[in-house]
Amino acid sequence: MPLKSGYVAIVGKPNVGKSTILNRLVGEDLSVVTPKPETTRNNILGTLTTEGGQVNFIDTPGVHIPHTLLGKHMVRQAKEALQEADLVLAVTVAKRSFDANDLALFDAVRAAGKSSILLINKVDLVDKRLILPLIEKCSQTGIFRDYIPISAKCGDNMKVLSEKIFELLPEGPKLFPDDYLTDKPQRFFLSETIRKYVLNFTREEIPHSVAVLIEEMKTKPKKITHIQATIFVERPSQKAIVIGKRGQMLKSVGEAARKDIEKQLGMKVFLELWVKVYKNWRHDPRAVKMLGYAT
Ligand SMILES: Nc1nc2c(ncn2[C@@H]2O[C@H](COP(=O)(O)OP(=O)(O)OP(=O)(O)O)[C@@H](O)[C@H]2O)c(=O)[nH]1
Ligand SMILES: [Mg+2]
Repeated sequence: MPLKSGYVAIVGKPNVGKSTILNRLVGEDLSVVTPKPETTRNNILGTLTTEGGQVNFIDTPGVHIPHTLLGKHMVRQAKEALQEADLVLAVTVAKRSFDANDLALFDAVRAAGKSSILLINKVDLVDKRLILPLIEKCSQTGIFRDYIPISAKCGDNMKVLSEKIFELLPEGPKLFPDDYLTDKPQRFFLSETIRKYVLNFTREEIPHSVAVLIEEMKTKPKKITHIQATIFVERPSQKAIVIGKRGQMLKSVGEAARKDIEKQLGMKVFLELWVKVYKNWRHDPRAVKMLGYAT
């Protein structure tokens, strides 16, 4: 059998489960998953190598109407992934009928003109009888090669999806070595881990206004890694929330992030977190660039 290989973009609106799907397909917790919309801000490559070939999945930020430079970067990332892809996984969630968001997604996928599969995610949350009419409605559009109801959270139909992906991928040589996993450096995953816990512990506007920068990382061989990171927020009131009463919020975030990072690095970690206000950083080209959100 000839090898299959290519890029597979995972696109859709915020919060539909794109990052959960990437992590399931690759078998690693690469991309941060939270209940909050607009969690993913950068395209994240996750490479899966098997006997049959190599799939280079690209998790993308949720497509939304951007109001900030950060938002524009996010939407641009998703568009770029759509352009680069050999195969597109368009993600929506199971519900009674498609809405305006779904129709916008269908239009974007149609315009990209790529081989595409529609994934109807979160089927664990609905009555299974809703799904067939949805698929029938969608098949009339003629945009997709296939329609697969899945639950990325529970694992339903994920094997069927993997097989379909290999079936539709073009033939070609592997693009990366067999043990290649992602294009992002370690510091990216460390800052994402810290951001994940800020998102998990805070509410309302805070998650959207937070960015994390790893300022310094020093490892004493086989002993301990010292990481110093800054959590940026946009307003003094947000800083007060992230620090919390008597520093309790920052302490909780720090403890949870440190434990997670210790698992990732396989060694003890000393995590030093600072919270700084960078006024309206999401609208500031210099800040957006410094925080890794400029393309
Ligand atoms: N019940 C259920 N929840 C799911 C499923 N897949 C994902 N979720 C949940 O949906 C929420 C969003 O998941 P993500 O994977 O972060 O979604 P996303 O599309 O990457 O979101 P953005 O990065 O914000 O665009 C999380 O709370 C997930 O646990 C599923 O199959 N079933
Ligand atoms: Mg995501």
